[in-house]
Amino acid sequence: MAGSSSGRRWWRSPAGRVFAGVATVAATAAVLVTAPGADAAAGTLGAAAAQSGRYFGTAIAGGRLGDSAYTTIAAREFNMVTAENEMKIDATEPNQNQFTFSAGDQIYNWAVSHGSRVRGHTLAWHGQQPGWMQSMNGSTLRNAMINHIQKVMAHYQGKLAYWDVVNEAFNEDGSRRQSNLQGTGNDWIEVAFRTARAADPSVKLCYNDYNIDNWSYGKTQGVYRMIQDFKSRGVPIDCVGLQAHFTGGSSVPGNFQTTISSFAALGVDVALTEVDVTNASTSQYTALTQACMNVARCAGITVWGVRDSDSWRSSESPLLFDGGGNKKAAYNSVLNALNAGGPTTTPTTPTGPTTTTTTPITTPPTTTTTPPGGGSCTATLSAGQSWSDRYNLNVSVSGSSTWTVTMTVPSPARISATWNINATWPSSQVLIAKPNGNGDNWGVTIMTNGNRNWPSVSCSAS
Ligand code: 9MR
Repeated sequence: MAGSSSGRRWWRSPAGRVFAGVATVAATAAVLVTAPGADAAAGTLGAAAAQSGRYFGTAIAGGRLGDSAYTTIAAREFNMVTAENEMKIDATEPNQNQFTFSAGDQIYNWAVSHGSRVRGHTLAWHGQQPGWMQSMNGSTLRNAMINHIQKVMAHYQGKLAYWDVVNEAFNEDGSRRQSNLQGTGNDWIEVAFRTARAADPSVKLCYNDYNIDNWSYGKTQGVYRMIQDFKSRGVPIDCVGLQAHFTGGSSVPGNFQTTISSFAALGVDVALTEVDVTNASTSQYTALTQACMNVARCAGITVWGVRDSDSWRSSESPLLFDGGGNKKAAYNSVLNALNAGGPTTTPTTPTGPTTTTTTPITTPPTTTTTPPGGGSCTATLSAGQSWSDRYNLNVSVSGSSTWTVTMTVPSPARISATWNINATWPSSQVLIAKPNGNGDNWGVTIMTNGNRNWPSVSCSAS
């Protein structure tokens, strides 16, 4: 066990203890690490991608969640979900400053209940703006954009792995696309990202676009220069999404991996966010998957729909399952490429606790005072599901019903999602959780980034 620091002790070993703050903290069970063996070929896309710490996702359409053939495939194969339309501006703010999250929440809830993480899509875009926003300009629009980002991100605070903060803001030649948002001033994109970071420091912030796959293309270079500029000036940006729609006449360029590695070299994660390929060419699906696998910071791949019949371009049959839900040849191409791994991936070596610990022993800090009203609370942790790159912790709070739990994960781990709490974020490593009116059992997903040591937790009551 590590020593105390500032009155706070950290989980460092199976026998370690956590105690901090003003009330009792109990921790039971440790994170069970299940790293697949190097030779084990996984049988689903999500599991195959997870072997190298990546994810494999799909767009989900809320209207199809009642179709059991659809949900069966989606739940089995994918571990990242993007709402195809339900978190867009017209869906979440149909009237100015009136927010509706029912459709987005339905997809979020479906995803997390099936062990999937969620990508938010999208906060600032010239497309799918509600009518009231389409007719706005100038400072009124700028303020409306900021308000939209703040309110939507507050709703999903602590729940999402990524947000596409800005979508499709460039022309094919690498200049900025003219739009009402661009008309508010060239700094609108960085304002969107700064607003987003302040609204939820727990989520990775992405720029997302199409036709930025070919390294020598003007649009690719324009986006690259923007991210390079943001990085040099400290504008917060964590990731770039290459939509990778290889449909409608485009195909995987020969320099695709160069594009991915060049973006990654700027210090951002790269993801393929909306993949589809005309007639699901096996060679192109193999090539794009291998390109991602070959770049350490290519975090994952999302296909833009489950079955061909679910695709926005269904006439091109561009997905991995046919309309009857059968795996296509391209499915096997992708699965094999994921299972083959890439030269830059390294096997996960579990470093964290692998056994069970029980009762906390430590005495409360001598500075502890009983809060007014005399309440106290106990937060009990138990291990949830574990993957090669992340794990879930379940938290159960007893005692006072007006608890506040503070959880600190050891850097570079970060909390990437929570459920069933009101969360605030002093930083991406620190979570302050309060009841959301729906009971005292809640949870977190923690991205290890190589560190599987336990978080520290404290519970205080008022
Ligand atoms: O797949 C989406 C389709 O259902 C919508 O009608 C369309 C409207 O803009 O948006 C589609 O998704 C787009 C995504 O949000 C951004 N990149 C391009 C995608 C395909 O058009």
